[in-house]
Amino acid sequence: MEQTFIMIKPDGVQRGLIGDIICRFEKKGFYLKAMKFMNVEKSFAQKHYADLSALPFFPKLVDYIISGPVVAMVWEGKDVVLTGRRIIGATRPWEAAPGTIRGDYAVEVSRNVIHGSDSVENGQKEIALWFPGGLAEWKSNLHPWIYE
Ligand code: DAT
Ligand code: MG
Repeated sequence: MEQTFIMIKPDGVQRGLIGDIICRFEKKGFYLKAMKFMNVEKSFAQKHYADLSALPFFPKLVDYIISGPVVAMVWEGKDVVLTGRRIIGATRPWEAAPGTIRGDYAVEVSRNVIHGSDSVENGQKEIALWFPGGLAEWKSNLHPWIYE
């Protein structure tokens, strides 16, 4: 089963969206494998977004991510990387469909509430960066009611 790294950004935390966001992933049928509530150091945020370091908005992006606590999570399930991105919605909230997290809750690209890994490979990299101590081992008793 696939895993993805999901982070509720500082605006999502401040706006009280933690429960709603977790609910969407949980009810879908994905399994929470790790979670922590934390402030991020600047150098750590720069590492997380290293691929974007050449872009003009990079310094602002890093300042935003360190502006308050975030919720870092790992979710597991079938096709969870792509499906997670669909639950989240398009990067630019005005392009995100209603019913997605960004479509429902965000207006600005620079305040788009949540991060989700964009590929299985990047997901594994991000999980290793955020959760070097490993993940919880468990399987829901409802597993056969969700997965064939
Ligand atoms: P995503 O978060 O959908 O994977 P991304 O990896 O391209 O999007 O960019 C990371 C974050 O950077 C994105 O969630 C919000 C911010 N961002 C992207 N484009 C931006 C822009 N043009 N101006 C300001 N912030 C931007
Ligand atoms: Mg991205």
